[in-house]
Amino acid sequence: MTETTQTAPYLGDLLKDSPTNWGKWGADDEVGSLNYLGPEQVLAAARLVSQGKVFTLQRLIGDPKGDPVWPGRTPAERTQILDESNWDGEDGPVYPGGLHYADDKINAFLQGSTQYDALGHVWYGGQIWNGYDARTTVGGLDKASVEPIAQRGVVGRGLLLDMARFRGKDNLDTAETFTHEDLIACAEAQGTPIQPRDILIIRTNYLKLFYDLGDKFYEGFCEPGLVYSPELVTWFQDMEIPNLVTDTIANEVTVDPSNGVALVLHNALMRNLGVTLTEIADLEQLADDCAADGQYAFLYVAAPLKVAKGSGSPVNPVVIK
Ligand code: UVW
Repeated sequence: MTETTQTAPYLGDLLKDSPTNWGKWGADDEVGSLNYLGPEQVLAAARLVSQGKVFTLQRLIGDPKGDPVWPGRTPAERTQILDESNWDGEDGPVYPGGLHYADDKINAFLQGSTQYDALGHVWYGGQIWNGYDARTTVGGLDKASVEPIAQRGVVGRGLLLDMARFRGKDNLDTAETFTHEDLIACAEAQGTPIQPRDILIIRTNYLKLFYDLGDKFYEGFCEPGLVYSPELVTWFQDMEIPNLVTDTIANEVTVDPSNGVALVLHNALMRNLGVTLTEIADLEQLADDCAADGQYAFLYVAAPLKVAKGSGSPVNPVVIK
C-alpha cells in the first residue's frame, strides 16, 4: 500500500466536526442508515421491475484466476472432504441404500470476497458505530456485527453509477478519485438522477487490473474511489444514503491524496453515519445491460450470512429489472 506520511492527521481530528447519526435510531441500533429502507422504499423499488431480468453481483469464491483481497488477507481455500474417490476403498461412510455424497469446507476471510461490512468493522478513538465501546470488538463483535444486518436484509432502489463509462475508460486508474458531485453528474448523464435513500452502486472496473497485472496489482496499492470532503459527508447525510456498493476492495480511494489518511470514508460514512458498505461486487454484466437498455435504477436485494459476532460476511446481491 502507498505509505501514509508521518504527518497524516489523526482521524479524530480530521473528522471532529463531521456529522454522526449516533443515537438517531436508538441507543441499541446496530444497522444504522439501513433504517432509511422501510416498506415505502421496498415497494417503490419493486415497482421498477418490468423486464424480468436478474443479475447477481457476487464474485466467485475460489476463482481459479484468483480472488482479489485487501492486503494481508488471503483468498478462500476450499478443501474437498468427501467425493467419489472415498468409496474406491473403505473410507467412505456407509449408509443404507448405498448413498454417496460430496462434502467440502472453506477457510475464508469473511471479507475475502463480495461482502457486507458490519458497522463495527472500523473505528478510531475507542468507539465504533453508535458510540459503542471499541472493547466490544474483542474476541468478536458484541455490538454492530454483521448479524443484525443479515437479520433484516437490504432491499431498496439500487442505482448504478458507471464511473468508468462516464469517464470514457475501461477502468479507473490507481488512486483516481471522484466526489459526490461526480456521482451526481454521472447519474445525470445516465438520465437517472440520484434520489434520496438510493443504494448507490459505483462501477470502476478497477479489479480488471487484478486479473491483468497478477502480483504487480499490489505494488503501490491504492484503489480509486470516492474521496473525503466535509461536503461529501454532508451530501450522504442529506441524501440519507443507506448503502454504498462498489466493485473495489475497499469502496473509496485507499489513501486520501490530500492528507495521507487511509480509509477516511469507512469512518466518516460507516462509523459515524451508519452507512453500510458492500465491497468487491462484480458489476460487469449489470453495467453492460444498463448501457444497453438505459435502465440504471432497479430493485436491489441482498442478505449477508448470519455470522454471529462477524465483522463482515460474504453476500451475493441480486438486482432485478
Ligand atoms: C478494511 O476495512 C481494512 O477493509 P474492507 O472494508 O475492505 O473489508
